[in-house]
Amino acid sequence: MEVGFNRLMVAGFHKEKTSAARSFRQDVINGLKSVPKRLQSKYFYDDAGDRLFQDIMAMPEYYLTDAELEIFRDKTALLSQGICFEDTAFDLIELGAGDGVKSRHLLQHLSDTGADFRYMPVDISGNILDILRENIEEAVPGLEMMCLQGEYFEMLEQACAASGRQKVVMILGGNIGNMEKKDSYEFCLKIRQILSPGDRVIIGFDLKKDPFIILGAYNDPSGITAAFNLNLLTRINRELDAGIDVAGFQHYQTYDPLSGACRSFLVSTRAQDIEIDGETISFEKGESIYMEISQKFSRSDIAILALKSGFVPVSEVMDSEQYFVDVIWQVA
Ligand code: AVJ
Repeated sequence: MEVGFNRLMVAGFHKEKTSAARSFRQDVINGLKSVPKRLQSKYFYDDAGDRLFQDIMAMPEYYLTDAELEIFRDKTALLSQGICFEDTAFDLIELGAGDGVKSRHLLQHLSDTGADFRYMPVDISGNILDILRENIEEAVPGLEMMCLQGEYFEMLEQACAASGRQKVVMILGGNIGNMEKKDSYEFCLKIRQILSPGDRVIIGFDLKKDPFIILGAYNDPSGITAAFNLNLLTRINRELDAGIDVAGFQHYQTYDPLSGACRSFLVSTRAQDIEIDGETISFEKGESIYMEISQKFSRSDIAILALKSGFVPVSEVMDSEQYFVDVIWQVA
């Protein structure tokens, strides 16, 4: 079952390229026709979106990346202890791997301590996977890896089919926060069902904290987060031949400490109609498009999530500010 390792990228596999374009069109039109209007944040990551997200991670206000990098850089041994199965070979599958800057430290440590493992990064962006492959090949020469481009579950199933070993599924960066709470429960449940008893997960959660710190991370005065959101309208214009006046929308961010939901919106600054592929969508002045959730969790929210989705907590590692936690759970 070694097929595909260290070969070219397994790109969304043999699906025709147009099928991704068709789902994009359908999702955009359905989202903008629903009440309230919404778009899916997984579509943020075209080439310009990848670059803007890199800019976000470099902003002083965006503490998430620094906090989790500290965990991966300074507490690598703790993470590694949590996932090593006494000398058993395993596969490390990372969902939403991005540029691999954080994971690199763990991969290096595992490799240095002689763990028998392979790395299977999954990302929606083929562009970022090229960057990741370069970063990882340089940092951990000789590591067996298989890059999978596509959606989490489709690629997780492919990864599991190609694995036949014990598995560790890693979801970092607070990517799980991009789901509504009920969806993150279903997500964990589904992962647990795909995995086998004894397999593990490492999940990064952004913790509830001072609401001003959270809001500030998504409401930067430099306007990078606004540009990141607005870029999806530009993408729709380009890929769906739409004529949206991007300047007619404004970014608006909220954080609700009660629910832990941090949400972004694009608000229409005037009444306007937009044309997308033969469909007309009307906006009232002040009407919004709901763009993204970045859910924040308390430690007890996380414990309940593990319990409800059939995992047993193994360990947890936090940064020094206690802004962020990476938990390790095992399939019960
Ligand atoms: C990539 C989902 C972790 O929600 O914090 C950053 C995306 N959006 N700023 C997050 C994002 C706006 C980010 N995640």
